[in-house]
Amino acid sequence: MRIEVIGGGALGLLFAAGAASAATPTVLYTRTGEQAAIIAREGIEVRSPGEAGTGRRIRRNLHARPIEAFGVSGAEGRPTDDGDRWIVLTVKQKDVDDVLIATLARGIRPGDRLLCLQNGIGHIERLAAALPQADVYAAITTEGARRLGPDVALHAGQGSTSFGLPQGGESSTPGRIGAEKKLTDTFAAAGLPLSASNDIQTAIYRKLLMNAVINPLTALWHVENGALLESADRLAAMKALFDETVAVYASAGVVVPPEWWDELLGVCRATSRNRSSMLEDVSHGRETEAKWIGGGIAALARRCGTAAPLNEMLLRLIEGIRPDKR
Ligand code: KPL
Repeated sequence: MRIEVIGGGALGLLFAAGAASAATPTVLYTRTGEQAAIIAREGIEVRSPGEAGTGRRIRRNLHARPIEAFGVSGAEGRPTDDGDRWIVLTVKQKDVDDVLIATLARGIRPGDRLLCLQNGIGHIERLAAALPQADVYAAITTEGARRLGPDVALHAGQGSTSFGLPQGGESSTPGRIGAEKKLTDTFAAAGLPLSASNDIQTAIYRKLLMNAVINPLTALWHVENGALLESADRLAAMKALFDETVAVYASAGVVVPPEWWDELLGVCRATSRNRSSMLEDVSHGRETEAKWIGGGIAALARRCGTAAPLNEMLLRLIEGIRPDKR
């Protein structure tokens, strides 16, 4: 088996270093040739958190190439004996664009398996349609990572990742179970637990609901996740957004267990000192994932003949504070 990771952000560095540490042939594709050259020379350093730099630092050597080289076999690109190839797509949802999909389509081989680590909804369907010869897996991860440099990632929070085919296990391709096991064994050896799921859709909708409530409110109010629990007004706004999203899910046939509200509050408590990814994006003037989170819920509502006015409004407010808004 070989693993090819696409994306040189925090998760890309973490997963590529993890695969390489398990002695699996690994290639990392990055957006820029400069980053690929640094990693090809220096490897990737993964740091664990510790007081004033006392955390562990581990450097891993692996092949790194710019994304245009994806699918072009180099010396390290030869298939291994069993020919299995997992492509781990770690770029943000907003970067799963036509150019990236065309690059993937050029390099993909029949039987390849693509593991997609994006937030939001809509991208899996686009990828599956463009890459019919591959199995396209959705993945939900709670690993916390921050990029500290082109070749350095901080593994800030130990989490886990579940993955599965959106249509469940039915559309089995030959060797699917064995390939999934090799993938989970590889990453388990690297301290990145993965588990295969036959109901990844539920995990996707659960995560989407958490992100739809926490991310835009923390980004608009400029607060850490825990601060959402600090006043009755903030809790009321969360509940209204939660209820609207649950109603959209119901019209799409997605059943939300009542405990998801308590789980949402639990996520705020467990990540109370975190700045949500949307707050980070807004603070750095970057494009956010709002289009695929609140926008994804609004689009789902339209497809089901209903509306999601709160999600729509928050999407407009978030997009309105983007300094680079075109
Ligand atoms: O996933 C997250 C994000 O920030 O995108 C949460 C769960 C809200 C943690 O910050």
